[in-house]
This record gives sequence, structure tokens and C-alpha cells, in this order.
Amino acid sequence: MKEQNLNGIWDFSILPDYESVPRFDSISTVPGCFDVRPGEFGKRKIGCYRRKVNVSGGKIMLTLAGCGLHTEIFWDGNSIGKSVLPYSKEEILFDSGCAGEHELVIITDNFIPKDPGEQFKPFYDFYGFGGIYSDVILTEFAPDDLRYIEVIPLSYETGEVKIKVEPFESVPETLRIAFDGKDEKEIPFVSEFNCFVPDFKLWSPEKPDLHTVTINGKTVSFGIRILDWSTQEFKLNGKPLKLIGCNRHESHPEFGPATPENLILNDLLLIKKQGFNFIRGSHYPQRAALLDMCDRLGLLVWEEALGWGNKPEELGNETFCANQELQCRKMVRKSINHPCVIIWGFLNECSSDDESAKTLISRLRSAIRELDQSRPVTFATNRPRRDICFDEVDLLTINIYPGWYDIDCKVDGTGEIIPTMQEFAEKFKDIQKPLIISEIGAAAIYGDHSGYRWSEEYQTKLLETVVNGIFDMDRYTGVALWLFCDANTYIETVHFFGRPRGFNNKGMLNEYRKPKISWNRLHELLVQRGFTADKTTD
Ligand code: ADA
Repeated sequence: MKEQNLNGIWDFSILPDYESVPRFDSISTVPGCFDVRPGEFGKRKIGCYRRKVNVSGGKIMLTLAGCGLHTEIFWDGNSIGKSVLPYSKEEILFDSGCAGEHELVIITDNFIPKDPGEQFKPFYDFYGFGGIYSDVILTEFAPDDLRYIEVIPLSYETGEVKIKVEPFESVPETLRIAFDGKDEKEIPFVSEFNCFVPDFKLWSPEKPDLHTVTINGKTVSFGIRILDWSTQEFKLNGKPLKLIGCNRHESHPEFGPATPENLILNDLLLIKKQGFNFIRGSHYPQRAALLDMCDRLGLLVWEEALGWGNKPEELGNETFCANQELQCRKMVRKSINHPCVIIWGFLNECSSDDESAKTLISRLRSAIRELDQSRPVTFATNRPRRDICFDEVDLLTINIYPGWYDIDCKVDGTGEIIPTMQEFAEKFKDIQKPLIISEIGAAAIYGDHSGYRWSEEYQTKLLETVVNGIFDMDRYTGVALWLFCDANTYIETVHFFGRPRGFNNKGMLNEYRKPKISWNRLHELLVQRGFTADKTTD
């Protein structure tokens, strides 16, 4: 098997519409977003990327690890595939023809049509960027090479795992298996088997030890850790976990979601140093690089399919539903080996007080369950008082904004936080499912020190109260504060209270990762509470 990473500098054109013809008279990086180029922000256009590729011919696979809103791929001028699932990993198996040089063109737009079947909506509270968000990889293979290896840990006491393999085309006669590069064993081909990892070590946030398995020359890494969400506690390897962390958008004003890997790493190091152990990857499938890094750093991740505030007209639309299901299936297949991923999610803040949501939530949960029984499945609700879908999922995950969106509180609403948290602790006291606040927060304009709402001081007071509440109320298994850093959204927004500067300003850091007061104050609070177990970073 031969892999070519096609990232780099490609020929490029930006077009206003599909009638125009690309001249490829400019250049772009891949990955890269075209609407962060000078003068392009805020415009809805089409990006055309072109490069030459040398292959040995025959069937090959093109992997797009994540693209913009609608994408089509052409090989020597012929369409070989399309994607309408932004942020999802797409794999296209196609006949590349004869050996030699070929032309690869990727055309992707950032149009946001109002069609109910579309996955990205004009009302989402994060910016719909256009471009190639992540790696482009070409794989040449022998027909019996393995295309996919899945490792599911079964026991943290014995190190037993379940392994599944999938060849590209034809079934090989044997499997040559080596854990951690040692003691290769050969067995007749089976697509699924259980075995024990020799000299196994456990993966945990405190000690994130990983293993590798190499089968017929293909290597994947995995961690041995077992999750248990069958009570009100969330356990990892038998030990109850308190999840304390933040939501994070893959976003930067200069890169959009095509963030460089060292920026992702710096964000994760900041999160780790802060003392957080948990990230909710809001609101779409996460980059492989982020998950690789979280595996290594011991950060726990909630990964979810793209969705935001979807309403009955979408939840009842079969194109929308089928693409939601496809997104979930692709997400699980992409990330299943990552020990850091501890929760699968979808449909953030959909109309979960409506029957249409119940049908789709149950369909998505079943699709995920069919592929993976080792992690809990959930959706974040913003209507916990009237939600009718809690029975369909494994966790109670609620987005609440006491002290911010409640219209009654004029100047200081922080007094509403503890009573609201108590209300939900009481409401869910008899349900044997972990209770997590999946969003809570307040906006603060970086540099506003007025002490009123929108100031850094108000945000600090609100978040401190929340974190103290989480430590003091046993019913809460965790919290993902909203939000790691300010992130691009729309200035012409319909969202409550507007979005000054065109940003969601609820970050504890600004969009350039400069800390607001809350960031440092929360770190002190976590230290006081004895929660910072950061031993893996300096
Ligand atoms: C919601 C939503 C977030 C963000 C947040 C806010 O809960 O899930 O994406 O929009 O509200 O800032 O209001």
C-alpha cells in the first residue's frame, strides 16, 4: 500500500457561480479556506483547486478528511465523487486509468441554500466557511491489502480486544498480526476475532498509554479503556470520572476550520494546562489530528455530527435524516479506535420536544449502536424542561444559560445559576443516567472591564459559580463550559442578544487565544478544588 499526502500548494480559482469557468491563475494551500483570503470574508463563492498527481494506475482511493459545504471531485475532467456532508471524512474508490500523470480537481462551495435537506443551515451559530478543511490523501493498494482495522477494548482487567478488518477488494489468505511491532503471529483470514493484547497497559486521562496493532502491514493505534454509563456516574476503567472542560469550535479568524495542526496542539495544551479533562467538539466531526493529540494527551472528547437547532421541517425531511445517519456512520468509522472519544453526539439543540426529533434521534442512536456499543450516545438539549427524547439516549446532556439568556435578569443574573442547577439535579434525581451540562456560559467582550453583562468580570463570576456548583452537586457528572475561545459566526444574526463583532463572544479566550479574566481565575479555582492532574505537559 502506498499513500501520497497531497497537501501543499495547488493551482486555484475562485468563482462567483457554477456558470463561470476556472482559469486556475492563482494558488491556494491545501488544506485552506478560500473565504479567509484577503477580501473574500463574508462572500459566498466557489473554490476550485487543481494539481497534478502521479499514480501507478488501476483502482485507487482518494480520501478527503473534511471539506466545505458542497464538494465535487474530478479526475482527468471526469467527476469521481461528490460530498454534501461538511466536515465529514469521504473516501472515494475509483479507477485511475493508466500509470503516469493525472489531473485532480476539487470544486467546493460555501453556498447555504434554504432547502430542508441541506446539512448546513443559514441560521447555525457558527460561520459556514468554504474550502478544503483537512488532508487530501491518495492510497494505492494491492486488492488484498487491508482498508480498515477496528479495535474495540473489551476488558480493562484482561486486555482483551475485539478486532475487525476489511480488505479493499479480495480477501487475503492470512492475517499477520503484531502488537506494538513485536512477535508477529499468522492466522487464517477472519474478518472479526477477539484476542488479548500482550503486556497491556491501560489508557486513562492521567496516564494515556497507547498500543498499536499491525495487521498485514497496516498499523492503527488504540487504547485500552472501558466506559460505564449504566448508573448516574460515568466510569472509566471502573473509576468514576468528573468531566470538567469546555466546548471548542475548530475555528480561527485567519484559517476558518482549516486550522494548522500546531494551532490545534496549542489549543489542546492550553486546555490541558488549564486543568480541564474534557472537550465537547461542537458541533461537527473532529479532525483526525485533534483526536490523535487528545489520545496522546489524555483529553476526553465528545464528538458529534453536524447539526444545530434543527426544526421539525428538517427532522421530518428524509434527505436531511438520511444524510444525518450517513454523517454519524462515517464519524464512528473514522474515530472508533480513538480512546479519547468517550461520547457520540448529534443534533445539537434540535426540536427535541417534537415527535419528529424522537424518530430521528432514535434512528441515529440505532445506527451508531449498530457500529459501536462501547460508548454512550446523546444529543445536547436546550429544552430540558419539556424534552421528550431523553429515553432515546444514554446520557442527560443539557444546554442551559441561567444568568445570561433569561430575560428577567437585567444587570446581574448570576443568582439564578445555583437554583437552576439544583432544579435539574432534582428533576433528574431518579434517572439512572449521568447528568452533564453540555453548555453554559456568558459572553464577554475582550477588554470590557465594566463589570456589567458582556464584561470579563461578569463572565468570570458566572463561570466560577457554575464550576463551584458542579463540584458541590454530586448529581452532576460534568460540564462543558461554553466556550473555549471566541469563534466566527454571523453579525447579521437572528440569535438572541446578537453577535457583536460577528463572533460568538462567550470564549474564555478571545479568537486569538488571549485569555480573558475568567480563564486564569478558573484555573485557580480548579487548583483550589484539587482538580488539576496535568502531569503530561509542562
Ligand atoms: C447554543 C448553541 C451554541 C451557541 C450558544 C450561544 O446553546 O448550542 O452553538 O449558539 O447557544 O452562544 O448562544
